[in-house]
Amino acid sequence: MARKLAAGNWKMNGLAADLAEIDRLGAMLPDSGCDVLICPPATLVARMAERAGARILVGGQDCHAASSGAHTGDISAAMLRDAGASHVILGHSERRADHAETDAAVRSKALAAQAEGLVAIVCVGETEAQRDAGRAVEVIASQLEGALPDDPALLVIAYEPVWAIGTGRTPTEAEVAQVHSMMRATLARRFGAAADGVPLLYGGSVKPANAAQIFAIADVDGALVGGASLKADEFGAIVSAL
Ligand code: G2H
Repeated sequence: MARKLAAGNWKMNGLAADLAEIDRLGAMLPDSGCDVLICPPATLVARMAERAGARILVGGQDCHAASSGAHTGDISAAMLRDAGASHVILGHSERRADHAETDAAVRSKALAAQAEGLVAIVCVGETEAQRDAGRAVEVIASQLEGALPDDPALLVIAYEPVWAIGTGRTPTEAEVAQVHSMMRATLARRFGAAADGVPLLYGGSVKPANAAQIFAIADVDGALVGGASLKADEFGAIVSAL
């Protein structure tokens, strides 16, 4: 696993015809430099993994904490791995809001993912009200405390301020640097030297126009990109900036 990672989160977007974007993205990527990951909806994971080639990794957007059983509509980490996924996004703020996912639930899912050999991308981030109240760092530290799984070798953290997601707004460079520095220190206390290898992503309205500025911030190792990951030319430009 490279420390630098450009990850695309297609959210609930994408039909079979959109897999052509992967062909276009593959054709424009440099051979090395960073890991490139696309997390399509579950319906496309297997087809994307078959089509993506070695340069593009494929991931899921959620998994259940159990390995199998009576959980209608859910998918397990083993199913994602079987479909060709290497990563899974967990605890995205949209999952936390839409499905009442707690930090404890996110940790259970991350443990299940890592037990199947998947890289768990654990998402954290404060709401606008929490930032306005001066509680951003405290909230994110608490989320990490509750959600971190046990294996730093199969771990990515994504800092996504809820108020920056899909809004076109981004935190200042100083605000991102403060959070990422705290996250690195928290990981070091938990995992020791192994924390150095954990990629720390920023997510929330990352675009080609602001990617280089964000990637220049200390302790930012890449991005989790939503809207701008849907089109190969935009996501390719973000990868090039990393
Ligand atoms: C944050 C991000 C991707 P967007 O959710 O996870 O989405 O880049 O559209 O703000």
